[in-house]
Amino acid sequence: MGRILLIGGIGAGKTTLKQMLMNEQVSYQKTQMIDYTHAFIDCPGEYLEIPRFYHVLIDASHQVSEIWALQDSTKQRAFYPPKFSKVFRKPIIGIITKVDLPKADIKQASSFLHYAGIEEPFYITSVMNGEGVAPLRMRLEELNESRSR
Ligand SMILES: Nc1nc2c(ncn2[C@@H]2O[C@H](COP(=O)(O)OP(=O)(O)OP(=O)(O)O)[C@@H](O)[C@H]2O)c(=O)[nH]1
Ligand SMILES: [Mg+2]
Repeated sequence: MGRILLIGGIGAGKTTLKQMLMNEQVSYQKTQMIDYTHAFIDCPGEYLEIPRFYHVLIDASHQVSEIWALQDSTKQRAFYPPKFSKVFRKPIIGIITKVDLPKADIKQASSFLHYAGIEEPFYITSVMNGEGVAPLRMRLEELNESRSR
């Protein structure tokens, strides 16, 4: 199954990234509940920020082939508990978002992803100027190809 689970705190940029990769119109809409499409499972950031919801993320991970963990580069805190990546039995990649903003701190965002047990390379992205989106698009296409085979 070539689906991807998007995880990250509230406002990390999960839905926006998904809209861009699916060539949908990019428009802000808070994710209120788990959202399934053929390529992605998109969750509200609350599922990461509130530990009693972790099980929803873990259950959803059983339905995907990989997990994309987003970290907002403008946030001074991460919501990932230490070694969170280890609770998943699927490959997990780290994506640093909003690097177009002046407040962006890529080093700190990287350290939050390391803390979560996620290994480099991290994808450094901005949906505003499109930076770093092409490699993710390629990754998505490769997963789609493996799904249709
Ligand atoms: N400047 C900038 N803003 C971004 C970027 N990515 C997302 N945003 C903005 O961040 C806000 C939140 O983005 P969402 O994609 O809704 O975040 P989310 O992770 O889906 O949030 P929840 O659904 O609440 O969990 C929106 O206003 C986006 O326009 C980026 O790369 N650069
Ligand atoms: Mg969302």
